[in-house]
Order: sequence, then C-alpha cells, then structure tokens
Amino acid sequence: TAEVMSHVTAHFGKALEECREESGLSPEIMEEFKHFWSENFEIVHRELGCAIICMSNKFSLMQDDARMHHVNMDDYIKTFPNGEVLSAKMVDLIHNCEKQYDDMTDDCERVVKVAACFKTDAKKEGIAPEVTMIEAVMEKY
Ligand code: BOM
Repeated sequence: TAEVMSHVTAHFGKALEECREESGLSPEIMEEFKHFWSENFEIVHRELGCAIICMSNKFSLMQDDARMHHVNMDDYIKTFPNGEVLSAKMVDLIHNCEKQYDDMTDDCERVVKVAACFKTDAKKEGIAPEVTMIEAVMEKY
C-alpha cells in the first residue's frame, strides 16, 4: 500500500546524504529523496541511478551485478509496519522493470530507468505515496 511505501521511502531516503559525494547527485537535481514520488520530479539523471545503487548497498538490497537482491529486499520491506502486505508486490514490480532494461550495460543509467519504470508502475497499482505521507512518517526514522 501507499502507506507502507511511505515508510520504506522515509527510511531508505535517509541514506541519500551519505551517498551524495560518490554519486555526484547535487541538491539542485534532488533536494530530498521524498521528491522521488513528486508529480513534477522526473527520474532521468544518471547520478540518481548511482545514488540509488549506493543507498541500496547501505542496506544490502543489491547484488554485485547492481540488480535487486530479492530475499534481502523482501526482508527489508517486511521490517516496516504492515510490510508483509507490500513486499511481494514491490519485489515483483521492480523485477519486472529490471527485465525491461536488462541489456543496458551502464549500471547507473540502467538503475535510473528501472526506478522510473517502478514509479510509473507503482502509481498504476495505487501503491505510490504522496510526498505529504512521507513527511508524516520521516520523524520516525
Ligand atoms: O535493478 C535495480 C534495482 C533497484 C531498483 C530500485 C528501484 C526503486 C528505487 C527508488 C524507490 C524508492 C522507494 C522506496 C525504497 C525502495 C528500496
């Protein structure tokens, strides 16, 4: 659900500042990770892909090939309130997006494509949070 996704995003987003330097993601491109879900934020910058790889590695959510680690992602989502209602769906959506861009060899470029695909599909499925929902739970993490 969107409520669960707001918790996952609030927690995951905390790793952004640790990843700014190595990813080259400037605050001009993305000020805070919650804007990932903003209607007017376009998921197009290679640096965002690099940042997502770096952030995922903080929580062991990616394999060495910069693809999602299915078991760890499932476990991670399940650590949040009602996470068990979102985990399988989210892993499925992300994997479906990964398959569509599997031929891209630049990891950062590919991950930003996968992330944009995931945002679109999460909206279609009605599990995309509003930025205000993320703000409401950010203080918990
Ligand atoms: O092959 C790349 C696998 C990683 C893709 C991750 C897509 C989602 C990243 C951005 C969305 C964040 C929202 C919540 C936290 C997800 C861990």
